[in-house]
Amino acid sequence: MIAKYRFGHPFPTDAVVQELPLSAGAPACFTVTEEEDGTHFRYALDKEDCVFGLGEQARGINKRGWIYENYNADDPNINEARQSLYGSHNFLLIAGEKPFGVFFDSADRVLFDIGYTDPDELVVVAKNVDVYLVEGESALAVVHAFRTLIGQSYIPPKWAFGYGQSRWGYMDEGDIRAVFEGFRDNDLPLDAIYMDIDYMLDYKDFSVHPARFPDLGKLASDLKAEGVYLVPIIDAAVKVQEGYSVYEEGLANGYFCTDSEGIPYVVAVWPGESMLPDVLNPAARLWFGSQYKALLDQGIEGFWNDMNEPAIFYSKGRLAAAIDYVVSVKGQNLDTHAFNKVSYAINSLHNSPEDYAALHHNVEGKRVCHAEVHNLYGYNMTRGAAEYFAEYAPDRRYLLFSRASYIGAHRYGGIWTGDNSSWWSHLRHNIAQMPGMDMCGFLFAGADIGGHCYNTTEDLLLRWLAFGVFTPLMRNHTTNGSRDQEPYRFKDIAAFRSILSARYALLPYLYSEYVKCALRGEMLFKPLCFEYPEDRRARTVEDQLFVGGSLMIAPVCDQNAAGRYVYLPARMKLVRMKNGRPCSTKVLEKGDYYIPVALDEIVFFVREGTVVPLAKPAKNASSVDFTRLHWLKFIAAPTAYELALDDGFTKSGIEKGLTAVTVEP
Ligand code: MIG
Repeated sequence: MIAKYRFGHPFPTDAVVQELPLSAGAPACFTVTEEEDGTHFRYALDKEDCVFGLGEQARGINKRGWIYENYNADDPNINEARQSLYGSHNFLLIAGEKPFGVFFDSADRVLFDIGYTDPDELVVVAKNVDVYLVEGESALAVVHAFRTLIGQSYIPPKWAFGYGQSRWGYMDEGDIRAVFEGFRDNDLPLDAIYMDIDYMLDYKDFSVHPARFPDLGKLASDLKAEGVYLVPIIDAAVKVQEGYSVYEEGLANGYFCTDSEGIPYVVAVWPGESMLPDVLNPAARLWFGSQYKALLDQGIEGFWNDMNEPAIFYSKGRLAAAIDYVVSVKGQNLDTHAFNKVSYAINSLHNSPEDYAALHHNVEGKRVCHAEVHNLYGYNMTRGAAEYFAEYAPDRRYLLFSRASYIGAHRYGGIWTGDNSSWWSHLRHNIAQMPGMDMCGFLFAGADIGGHCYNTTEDLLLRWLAFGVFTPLMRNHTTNGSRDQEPYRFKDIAAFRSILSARYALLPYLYSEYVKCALRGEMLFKPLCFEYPEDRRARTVEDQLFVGGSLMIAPVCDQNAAGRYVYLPARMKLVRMKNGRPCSTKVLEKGDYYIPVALDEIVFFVREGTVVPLAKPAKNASSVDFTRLHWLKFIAAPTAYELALDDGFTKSGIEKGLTAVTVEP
């Protein structure tokens, strides 16, 4: 049962795919008041209630005890103080006596005070919002109903489930080929190499630097012959430069965001002065999407969309004013206060709310202020690309994921969680983010494994990869100038080989579970209490997850730890894997255990009554043989398992590929 209520005049977000009648009044469980900053929705929390959701947001799985503000933010300083990250996913699941979900569908900012001001009260503040109240018999049933409301999650090609290597700083074809050789020569599996902004000429979208990449098409096809795909980045902003066709076409057609008078608004990002494609205008959105053709035509089949909050280093107008101010105090003896004003004049240019307020979209001939629809920008950039791919090759699946997002974008692509850091706490945060993103439809998701900012360590990377083995997007990425982070740069390459092999051995399971969860609106990563709602202890576990129907994982997230304590909410079979092969199993009763885990081991737990298909490890996803399987079993009777045996790249093959097999005990 889903009821829909409307407050104010919401801008259409296309987050929801079901038409529902509007209910009168307000949802009964909330006290609703109109206040100056918006509509306030108050809910009295029981001491026992857990609050889940909010997608990729900060802090733990249970969101209770903090205040969040969903307003897409380009800011790499991710820490516990943060209230906004790159994506805005306004769905909450209140798991009390009777669980229910609530979705605040607004393109504008939404505040969630989840027991921060008053530990026993949830307060949501929104303007111009459709509120969907979602009922169900259990937490999983509520999520399922919500996911039916928002439509089917994106399914990438199978190769996108392989391991991807990335870094900001691969400068040219030589660097890319060296990465491929590093993996090949060290017998490490690989499916994708990512290209960051340096492949472009002057950071111009859809251009390729002619000296650094003299023949991108050949590079792409050489690598594809080895089973490795190139995945270039696309940034939101388009460089202002005469003679650059993307700029000229966009300008001629009125496809860029403007000021309130309709004059194109000049911002600056990597390419210097730039304009932002008006992706809320359907014609402009599809036009920008059609620009991907330049790279598709060269054999590129995957993209990551960046800087689409949108990130703005400065706007032309505000920079000029700031410089005027700085010049005006030239020669003066500045006290602290006066100096701070100088410093602020420059430092406040970045992602300024004033620019978001000045920017406008053209939606069906009406000028719409960006600040009020801010959270839809990255979503629609990604949607434009996906809509164009469907024209370019209607039945083909492409890899596509975005940094900024809003619910609805999950139908068009995946997300990565942006610029985390090489910290153990961010591995822990990555674990907590997965179920939140799943609830909101973003099944194809992952973090920068090893950490983006700062320098990683061998053990952090190994432990993070051991968790990343289970995340649909498994990409190692780091920032410009950080320590080398490719597995073959470290001492114990055999340990990396062992961990990466597990991904490929588990691929029949991980891919089959993904496809089923996407088609059926289910969660891939589940907090323990979603499966064991009566188990009060399970509600407090923040660092273990169920992955699909058969497995529980308990990643090690502390430096120098030789293992960890694990809570088993039921009898399970512990499995140790090395080099992609199970090397020991042991049945454990419900309870607490200290489980040693070596750096080169994958440890997981198989639920009673289930099976896990394992393949022979391979050098890439396309070479994994899904038909010759070894079954891990914890069953007493014949058990059915549905494998996804599709071709891995067509859309039409997905459902037909689902094949039930019966596994004997
Ligand atoms: O201003 O393209 O989150 O993954 O390496 C930074 C360079 C721009 C931010 C992305 C990151 C990427 C980086 N980008």
